[in-house]
Amino acid sequence: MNYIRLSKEIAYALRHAPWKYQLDIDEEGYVSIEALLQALNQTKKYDKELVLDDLYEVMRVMEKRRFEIMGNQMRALYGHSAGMVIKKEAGVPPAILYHGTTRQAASKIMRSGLKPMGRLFVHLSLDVETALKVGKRRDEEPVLLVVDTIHAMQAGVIFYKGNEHVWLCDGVPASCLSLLK
Ligand code: HQG
Repeated sequence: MNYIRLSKEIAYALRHAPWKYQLDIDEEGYVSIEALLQALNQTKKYDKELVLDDLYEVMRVMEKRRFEIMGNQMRALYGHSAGMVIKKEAGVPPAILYHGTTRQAASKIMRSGLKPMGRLFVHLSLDVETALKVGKRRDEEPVLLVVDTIHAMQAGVIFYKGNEHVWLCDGVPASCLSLLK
């Protein structure tokens, strides 16, 4: 079973296009596991019939905690597209978070602040190592930005926890950002 491929398809369905899978997504981002399995099985892309254990196996083998199962529902914890309607509970992040980005984007961000771009939220990393991995997806020599979350909260930014390594927010003003030395 190709769990990476399955993980990518679940991420696509839960983060970006639940309607393409006839999934009703609730305001916390949950869909019915039964409906999800049915939709995935209908694609006939997988060499066997997918069952609940396959969803748990995806979560077990993936390095990142992208999804959450609660009762008979499953959701993506972060990564949603702009335009999705997902409510998150506000939380208090550590005083410092990080954001890994490309050299090209970094200079724009230092002028105009962090924006969600194509996603519903800006994604921030708990530690330098995570931010480095995020940045390396698009630039072999990424730039790491330091986010002063206390200053940001004073400026009205609301933070939401994605998972143990990922925090979310609507945006970060440039005045709350600095380059990691
Ligand atoms: C940049 C992955 C110009 C921003 C990762 C980023 C993460 C700006 C890009 C998660 C900007 C958006 C999200 C501005 C932000 N001007 N560029 N004002 N503000 N940007 O992919 O944070 O593997 O939407 O720096 O690990 O890279 O999918 O966001 O480079 O956790 O689970 O615009 O996706 O997780 O890119 O990544 P993205 P991201 P998964």
